[in-house]
Amino acid sequence: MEELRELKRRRQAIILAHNYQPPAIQDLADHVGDSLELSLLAARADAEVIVFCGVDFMAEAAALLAPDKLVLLPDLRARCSLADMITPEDVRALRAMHPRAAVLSYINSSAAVKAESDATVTSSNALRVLEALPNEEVIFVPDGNLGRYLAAHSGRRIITWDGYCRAHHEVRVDDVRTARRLHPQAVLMAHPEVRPEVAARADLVLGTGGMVRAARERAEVEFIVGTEAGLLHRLTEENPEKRFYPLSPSLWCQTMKYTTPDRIVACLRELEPRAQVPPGVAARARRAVERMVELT
Ligand code: CIZ
Repeated sequence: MEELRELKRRRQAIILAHNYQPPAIQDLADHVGDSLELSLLAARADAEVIVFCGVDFMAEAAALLAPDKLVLLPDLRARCSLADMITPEDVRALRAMHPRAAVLSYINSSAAVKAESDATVTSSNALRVLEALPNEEVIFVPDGNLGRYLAAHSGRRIITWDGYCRAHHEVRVDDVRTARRLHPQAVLMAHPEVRPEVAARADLVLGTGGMVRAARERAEVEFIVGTEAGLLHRLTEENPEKRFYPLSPSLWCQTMKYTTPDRIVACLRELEPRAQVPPGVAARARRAVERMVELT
């Protein structure tokens, strides 16, 4: 910790940790949040170096919004398998098939896929961005479950892609039944990346930022948490008088757990690995992210 503090000071660095990071990383970070909150913080921060503790697409998004800063991703194995389920060529092919449709890409996508999109969305603003678009037909990539959730709640014709987050997609209706039986008083919050039949049985369908607010603001004291296990640490720390239970043991993302304090120290010492987006891609991807910010 001493070395970390000294390196942070010398490099004028801040450490940002996603809500799904391990407890030790959340505890040493300057800020904990969802990918958009952290990218906006990166853009505004009075710092030269941003250590982004999360997965690759998150560090890329921060690099897009903070082009004047050096963004480091402590471990290059931290890749999002959902983001890897679609390529820019796939998006171009979808656009050719549906020329009147707008293309919305989930924040869980590569910068190259964002560059092919009209706007990006996060789990917390997807419906608002969708409703602000004039198009009747919208291509939504890459998360099929979130796409189906948007189709059910927006009245738009949504063309979905069959990508999925392994952790959220593994949750089954049986997990809901078991959790309800064990914790009958608890509010069940599910992430929109879960299967539609699971989302339909939740009390609230929210991204991690929404879950943090719901836990803080609602009067209930027990919550079943239907998203990646890392969020339970933040919820418990911020609401010590309340109780939080995981919806399913499958809600675990291994690549989110590659960050360690040692890796953070090493990346601050070496200023590597860096999140870099090729300039030809960066301008178009940044436009898609900025469009989301404008629309919401
Ligand atoms: O936008 C994010 O950070 C992700 C991937 C999930 C969420 O709900 O916060």
